[in-house]
Amino acid sequence: MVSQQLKDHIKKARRVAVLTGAGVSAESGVPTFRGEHGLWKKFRPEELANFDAFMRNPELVWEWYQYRRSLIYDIEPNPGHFALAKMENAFDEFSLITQNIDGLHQKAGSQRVIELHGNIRRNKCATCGEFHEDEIPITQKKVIKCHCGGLIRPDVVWFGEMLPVDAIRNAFEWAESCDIFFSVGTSAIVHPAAQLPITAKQAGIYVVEVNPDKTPITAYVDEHLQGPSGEILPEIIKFLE
Ligand code: BJW
Ligand code: ZN
Repeated sequence: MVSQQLKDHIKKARRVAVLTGAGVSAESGVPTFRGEHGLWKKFRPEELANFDAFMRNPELVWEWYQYRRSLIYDIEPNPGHFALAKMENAFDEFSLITQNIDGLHQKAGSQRVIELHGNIRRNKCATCGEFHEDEIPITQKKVIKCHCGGLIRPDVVWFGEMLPVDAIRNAFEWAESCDIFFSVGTSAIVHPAAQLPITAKQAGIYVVEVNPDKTPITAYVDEHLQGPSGEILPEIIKFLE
C-alpha cells in the first residue's frame, strides 16, 4: 500500500508537515462538510458558516453549532489521529496544520497543532471579540449576549473571514520548507488552506494525498494514497517505528 518511493522519502525526511480536513474525523463519527451527511436541516454548510447568516438568523446558526457540539462532545480520536500524534515524535521537526475545529488531534496527543479555522469548543463575542470559554453549556438553546450587548458566537472562521494571521503565516512557512507535505482527508476546495499543498509542490516538496476520493489537487500531487486515513496513516507509521 505504501510505495517504496514514499518509504525512501520518509527515511530521509527531517521536517514534515501535514494538513488535515474533516475526513480525518469521519471515522470518529463526525460528519464531513461536503459528503452525503453534510446537510443539516437541508442547509449546506456554506449557507450557515458565514457572518451574514449569523446576523440574519443567529438562533438558527447557534442551534447548528450546538447540535455539532453535541455530536463531538464525547467522541474519541480514531487510528488516523493517533498515527499523526505518533508522527510528531518520529521526525526532527513536525507540524500538524488542521482545518478541523473538533479538537480531536489534541485529544489524540498531538501537541503542536496549528488550527486554521478556530475551535468549536470556544466562543467569542461578535462585537467586542472577548473570549467566552467553558461557561456556556451545550444545552444552551438560545444565543446569549456578552456584557457589551454583542451576540456570542463560536470561535471558528466563517466564509469571508480572515484566518488567524499567525496560524496561516506559520502554515505557509511549513508548506514552503518541509521535506514531505501530506494532505489528508480534505476536499482541498476551501482557500487559503487548499493552496498549501499546491504551494508545497511549487516549492519542490514531495506531496502526498490521503483520501478515498480524488480532489482538485490529486493530479498535482506526487502520490495519492486512496483510502480512509484511519487505515492508511497507521500503515505509514509502521515505517517509523
Ligand atoms: C476521508 C474519509 C476518511 C471522507 N479518510 N478522507 C480563492 C479562490 C476561491 C475562493 C476563495 C479564495 N480565497 C478565499 C476564497 C473564499 C472562501 C473559499 O475558499 N471558498 C471556496 C468554497 C471556493 N474562503 C474564505 O472565505 C476563507 N477566508 C478568506 O479567504 O479570508 C480572506 C478573504 C476575506 C474576504 C474576502 C476575500 C478573502 C475562510 C474559509 C473558512 C472555512 N470555514 C469552514 C467552517 C468552519 C467552521 C465550522 O466548522 O462550522 O471550515 S467551511 C468548511 O470547509 C470548514 C472546513 O474546515 C473547510 C474545509 O472542508 P474539508 O475539511 O476539506 O471537508 P470536506 O467535507 O470538504 O471534505 C472532506 C474530505 O474527506 C473529502 O475529500 C472526502 O473524500 C474525505 N474523506 N472520509 C480520509 N475516512
Ligand atoms: Zn462583547
